[in-house]
Amino acid sequence: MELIVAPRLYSTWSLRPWLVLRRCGADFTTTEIDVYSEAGQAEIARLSPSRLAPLLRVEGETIWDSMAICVWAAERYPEARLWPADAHARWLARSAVCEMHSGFNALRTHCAMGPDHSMVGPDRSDLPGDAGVAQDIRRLVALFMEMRARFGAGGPWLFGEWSIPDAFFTPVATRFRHYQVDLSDFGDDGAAQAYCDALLAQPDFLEWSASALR
Ligand SMILES: N[C@@H](CCC(=O)N[C@@H](CS)C(=O)NCC(=O)O)C(=O)O
Repeated sequence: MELIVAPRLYSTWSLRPWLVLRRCGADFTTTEIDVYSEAGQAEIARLSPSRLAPLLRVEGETIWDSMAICVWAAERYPEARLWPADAHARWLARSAVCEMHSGFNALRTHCAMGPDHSMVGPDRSDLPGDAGVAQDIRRLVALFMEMRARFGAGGPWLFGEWSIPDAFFTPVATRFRHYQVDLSDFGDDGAAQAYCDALLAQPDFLEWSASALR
């Protein structure tokens, strides 16, 4: 099984399924293609029906799109419990993942994940003063606080135990750190920041960051 990813430094879409496959204990290799170079674009066009990464090559098929790969993994590895066990939590976890997949456009447009997503300190940037970005951050803080309060008792993750939403929101935590966002300015009572700290401390994420910088 091979996961083809875009450059690790920038590709939030690639990080998500990679984290999920690691959580499953799946046996897979990772191939990085520089989709921003001419040669990389030709290569990804040959491999991916959408001409985008990530994609998973498995059992003779190519699964394209980060969300489709995560859904496949949940189906293929039920023992990894990639969705919350509680039905209500599961409905909301899927809503949160879909919201991230299709929304938060201002944050995604104005605040890239890289290039320093494994670092803190002088390389960080100031948050762009865009109204849409502020609105997106307020919404994320509210979402994190609500889900942690309702479902977080069993662990540090959004729904207590680790689940697919945690993969989807890891790039958000890197953006908040990179752009030095003080979440208390956006309504956080501390729960959203604590959740982001947990995301940034995930050993798998630290491994991804280290490999991105090599
Ligand atoms: N909705 C897709 C988005 C994938 C995507 O935008 N991938 C970027 C890299 S992060 C890409 O391949 N860009 C190449 C290009 O635009 O030519 C997913 O979730 O997999």
